[in-house]
Amino acid sequence: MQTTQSQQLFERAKKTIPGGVNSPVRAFRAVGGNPLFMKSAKGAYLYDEDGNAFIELINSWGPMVLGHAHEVVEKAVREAITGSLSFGAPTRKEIEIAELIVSMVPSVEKVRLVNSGTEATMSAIRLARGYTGREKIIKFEGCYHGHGDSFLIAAGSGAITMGVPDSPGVTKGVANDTLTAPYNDLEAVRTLVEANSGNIAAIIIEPVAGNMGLVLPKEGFLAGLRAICDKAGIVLIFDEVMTGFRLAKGGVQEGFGVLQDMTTLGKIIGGGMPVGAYGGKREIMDFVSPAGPVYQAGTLSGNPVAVSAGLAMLHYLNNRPQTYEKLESLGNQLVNGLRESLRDLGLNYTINHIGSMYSLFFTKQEVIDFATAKTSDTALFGRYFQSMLRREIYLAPSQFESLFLSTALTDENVRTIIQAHHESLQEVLVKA
Ligand code: KE4
Repeated sequence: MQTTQSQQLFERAKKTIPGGVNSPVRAFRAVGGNPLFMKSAKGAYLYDEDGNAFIELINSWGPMVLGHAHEVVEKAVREAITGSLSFGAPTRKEIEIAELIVSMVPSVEKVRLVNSGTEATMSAIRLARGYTGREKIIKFEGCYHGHGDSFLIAAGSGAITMGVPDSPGVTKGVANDTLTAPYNDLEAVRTLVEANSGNIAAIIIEPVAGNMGLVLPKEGFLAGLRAICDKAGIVLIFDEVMTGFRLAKGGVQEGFGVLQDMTTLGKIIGGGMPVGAYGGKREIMDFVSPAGPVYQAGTLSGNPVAVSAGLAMLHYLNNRPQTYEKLESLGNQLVNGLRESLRDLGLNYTINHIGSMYSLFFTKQEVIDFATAKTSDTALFGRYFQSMLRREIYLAPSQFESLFLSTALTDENVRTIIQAHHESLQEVLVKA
């Protein structure tokens, strides 16, 4: 596979951009080799600067759930840009998307738009602290809630990939206010709550975790957190930046039957444009400025072009619930094929899967939290990643990321991925 253009662009990029990328996990540090520079995308395919075409399972880390360059979203953006790109004043469309989110997400009565998932989670934590008058938060090891200081403690995603789950630059003061527990460990949460009685503002969790690779909540785990929060007056925040509008119209809460106090959203909500949001109970959200004392602001929050893309995406998903059946079916078809291939080769690596998200862990252990995810052989993952890339299948360049399917995948694409997977396993394992 020819990658000359990408190699030249990467050398050039490193001269003016730290690490040559605008987000660390894109740099291929965890899998070796140089990142590929993408030129365009359509449907299930990415096209790089050297003219290679890849069937891809990142979908911009979640947003492109309908595949790339979907006509409904692109049309909305084309129409929006003719009326100026930004006003910095309230617009009708911001009301429309807020009403749509409230109608789609059961736990959200009011919502504030921001420009990224990080802004959403940072704001949600500040609001929970302002609303409760308490200072500490609990997060879970391996969960990633964006790069806000409070969250870069035992953080997942690129932080694990780059080996800095506790980043330099986060002060001791901030770190002391962030308590961590292992995912799926209710007893550890109870111990933290008892030891910090009356001083925990919020528990924030990825209700289905995608940033240590995909890890699912055990039976009763989310309900247990709900009970702990109810008893201790703690705000329960589901960070659905990744899962929101992907696993179900109403997010994880719809499927697991646990209602959180606040929800953070991103990715799909912008249809590929920069939009984040945090929302929840009216009594909490009315603490946000200018309705209340908790300050949060943003020049481009509610941007008319980004909101137009998000509105088109959410209306499409809201009006076509069969989209989720298709995502579910594609996910089952692909993962069943991957598992069958592992069995045929006598390999018992772990695959965690839900709906249109999955992760193949190069470990034989059940992966239920950060510690078990880290038993994976990341070097082997890197060889598998490169082998799949040579077969023109583009995966997330880290063991500690979930993969995402889009409705643009065809049955033929799924068969091609399974075949490439089988050949790659043979290449990196059976012959090793
Ligand atoms: P952004 O600030 O990247 O829009 O969202 C942060 C965020 C918050 N919460 C969850 C559950 C998330 O998954 C994310 C961002 N996800 C990563 C992918 N694991 C973004 C990819 C990247 O960092 O380049």
